Amino acid sequence: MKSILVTGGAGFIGTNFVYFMASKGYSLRVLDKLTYAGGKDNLEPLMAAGKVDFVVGDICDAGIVKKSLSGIDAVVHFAAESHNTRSETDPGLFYNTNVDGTRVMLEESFTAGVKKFIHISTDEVYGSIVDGYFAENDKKLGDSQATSAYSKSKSQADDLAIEFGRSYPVIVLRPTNNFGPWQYPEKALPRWITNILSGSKIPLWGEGLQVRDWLFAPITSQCIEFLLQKGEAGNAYNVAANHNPEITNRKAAEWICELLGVSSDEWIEFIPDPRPNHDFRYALNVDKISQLGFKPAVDPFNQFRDTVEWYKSNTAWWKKRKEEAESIYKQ
Ligand code: NAD
Ligand code: TDX
Repeated sequence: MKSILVTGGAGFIGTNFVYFMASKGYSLRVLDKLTYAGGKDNLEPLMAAGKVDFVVGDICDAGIVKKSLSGIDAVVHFAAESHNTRSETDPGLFYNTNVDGTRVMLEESFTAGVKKFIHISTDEVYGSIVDGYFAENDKKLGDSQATSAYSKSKSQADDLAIEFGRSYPVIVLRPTNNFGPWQYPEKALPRWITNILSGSKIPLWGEGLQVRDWLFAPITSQCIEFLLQKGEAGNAYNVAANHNPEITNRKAAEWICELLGVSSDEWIEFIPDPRPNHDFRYALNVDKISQLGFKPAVDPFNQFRDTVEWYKSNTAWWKKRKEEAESIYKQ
């Protein structure tokens, strides 16, 4: 399992994963369409060192996918349209990339004889849960538990991957909200950090009482490598940090203020919730992956600190993305 094709490797989690796997000596090829969310600049140092082969292309294009699969042992499939807010205005793009693109990736991978395929799904396929935790078998066939075009399209893609997993070596991973370096500043944590760094307040939606289970992206990378080695084909696995106490959006915003040395009373502003059917709480049962031997290092405040430090040290990276990211909230 040495030669890996990473779809969406120029996006947020993909970039973290490519750096992690390059440090372990894997042979890596990235297939990425370079949408607004993809940055070839992320991977420039690895490409210059000859550690990554980069193919610009669309996962919906069977011809380019077929070529990209030449000499590949395993596929890690991140490529997707990933933002709930954008899916409110352009749902068709989400179904096209996330469902049809996943179908093309699965079909071409097994025609090419790939030995393992890790499909990156999401906690959002289960929907929101007030109390308790969703286990892997709680996902029903179809997209009725999901609430946005993003999560519905990811739910349909997850079903396809599970279906292929009855005949081929597919593993489905359902991670909770990731955060860390290289996250596009449309998403909550990088938006809030870069707002403060540019003199704007944190816009907290509603009362900020929603709960997200923040998982540090470098930990997700470790988890995927673990599954490439030890994951059982045909299975879905949850991965989460399971914070105790849980972290409300308000707490996350207060931590960011604290880490940036500003007063949360002055720098957080509560605004009417703009998101239709805003999921209140995501929470996953991780017994299955724990029993297999994967236990994430959970240290959220320090992982938030590392993330804040990364944005402070990489101003040029986020400044060129900030205006486009903010434009989606002005419509
Ligand atoms: P991202 O939006 O940062 O990156 C997506 C990448 O996919 C970009 O590089 C983009 O250019 C590429 N891409 C988009 N459409 C493509 C296409 N048609 N062909 C080829 N490449 C294409 O996303 P992310 O946050 O890194 O998420 C990666 C995966 O993890 C997604 O499948 C997402 O659903 C899942 N996920 C994300 C989170 C999270 O909190 N970010 C949590 C759970 C699961
Ligand atoms: O400015 C904001 N203010 C705010 O209160 C933004 C951008 C968000 N929020 C809230 C909404 C959510 O409760 O913060 C929470 C996190 O929002 P997002 O970053 O948009 O993420 P979310 O919708 O939870 O989805 C994320 O996790 C699951 C990823 O974007 C998905 O790709 C992943 O599947």
